[in-house]
Amino acid sequence: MMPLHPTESRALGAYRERFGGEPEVLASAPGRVNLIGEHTDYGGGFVLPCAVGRRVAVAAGRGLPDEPGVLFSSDFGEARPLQSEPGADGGSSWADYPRGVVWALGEAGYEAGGFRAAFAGDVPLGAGLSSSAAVEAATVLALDRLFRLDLDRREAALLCRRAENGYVGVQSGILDQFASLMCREGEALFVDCRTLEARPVPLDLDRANLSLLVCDTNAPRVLAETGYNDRREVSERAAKTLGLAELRDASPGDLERLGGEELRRARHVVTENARVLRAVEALEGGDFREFGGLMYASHASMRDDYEISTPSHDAFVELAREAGALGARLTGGGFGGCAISLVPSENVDGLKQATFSRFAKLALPRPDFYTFLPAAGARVVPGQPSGQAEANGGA
Ligand code: GAF
Repeated sequence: MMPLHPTESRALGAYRERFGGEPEVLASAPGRVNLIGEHTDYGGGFVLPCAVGRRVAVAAGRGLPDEPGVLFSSDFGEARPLQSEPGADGGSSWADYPRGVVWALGEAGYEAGGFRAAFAGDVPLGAGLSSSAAVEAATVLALDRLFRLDLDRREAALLCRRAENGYVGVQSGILDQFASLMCREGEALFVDCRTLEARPVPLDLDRANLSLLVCDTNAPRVLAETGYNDRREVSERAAKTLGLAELRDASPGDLERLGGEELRRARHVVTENARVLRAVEALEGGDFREFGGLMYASHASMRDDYEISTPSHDAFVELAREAGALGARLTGGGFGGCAISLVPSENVDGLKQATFSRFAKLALPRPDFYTFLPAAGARVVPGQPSGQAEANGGA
C-alpha cells in the first residue's frame, strides 16, 4: 500500500473508531497557493496555482440501508447530520461543504445515496489556502467512487464550485477547486478559466535552490467576503461598460474608456492576465528571475489598483525584497490571509526572523510560516476496498 498522508491516516482511524469497520473509500485533496493570476478567474482569465502539501482527507462508506447520513470531523471532534439546510448548525459550518457537494450532485442529476464519512485535515483554516475547496474536492472524489458516478476531474471541479456558489453562498470562481483536483506534484497548473483548458508548467524549485515560503499574516479577514463580492461586482460592471461579456476580452487600449474605480479594477485584471501569460513563458524557459519580477508587479497591482492588500502583506513583500527574494505577492482573495515569496533557500530563515521582528515593531499580528513544494492534487487512495485508483488523472 502506498504511504498515507498524515490526514489520510487520521481520517481512516477516525472512521474505524466512530463507525466501526473499514471505510469503502479513502480520498484526499490539497490546499493551494496561487502563484500569479489573482481575481482573474471569474472574468474568464488566467491563473497559475500549485497544490501544497497540506490536505483534507475523508474516509467514507455507505452505512446501513436507511441509516441517516453522518459527517464526522476528527479536527472539531463533532458529528453533523448529512441532511440539513445550509447554516442549520448555527452560522457557517465545515459540514456545509460536503453537504453542498451532495446538493450540487443532486442538482446536476447525479444520485448519491446516504453515507457516513470521517474527515481530517491540516490545511490552515481561513488563511486563504483553500481549505474549503479541499473539503469539497475530497468529498466529490469519495462520492464519485462510492456511487460510481464516473465524473471527470473538470466536471468534479465545476460541481464543487456549484456547491460553493449555490449552497455555501460564496461567489468564488473556479481557481481553488480546479487547483485542488488537477494539480500535480512538482508542477504548477496554467488554467484558462474560460475554456477550462489546463496544462502543467514545470516548477522544479529544488533544482533552482529556491523555496516557496508562505507567510500567513494572521491579519484578521474582516472584509474578506464583502470585499471579494464587491471587487467581483465592480469588475463585472467594468466589462459591461466596455460592452464585453468578460474582462478577459479587454485590451489595454480599452482601459481609456473607463474611469475611477472601474478603471482601477479593470487595469489590475487586464495587466494581471498579461502577467500570467508571461509568467508561464518564464517558467517554461526556466527564468525564475523574470517570474519573480512579475510576482512583485502583481502585488503592486493588487495593492494599488485592486486594493485588496493589507499592511501585513505589504510589509512582508518589502521584507522579502530586502532579503533577496526573486518575487513576493499576496495570494488568494486578499483582505488578509497569506503572502508568498520565492526565496533562495539559504535566505529563508533570515526572512522569517526579519518578518517576526518588523511585524512586532509595527504592532502587526505575529505571522506563521510554511515552506511548500508543489504537491500532488486530489486522489483516491489505492488499496481501499472500492478504491482501485490512482493519484490525479482519472477520478
Ligand atoms: C478566492 C476565490 F475563491 C477564487 O475563485 C479566486 O477568485 C481568488 O480568491 C482570487 O484570485 O480564492
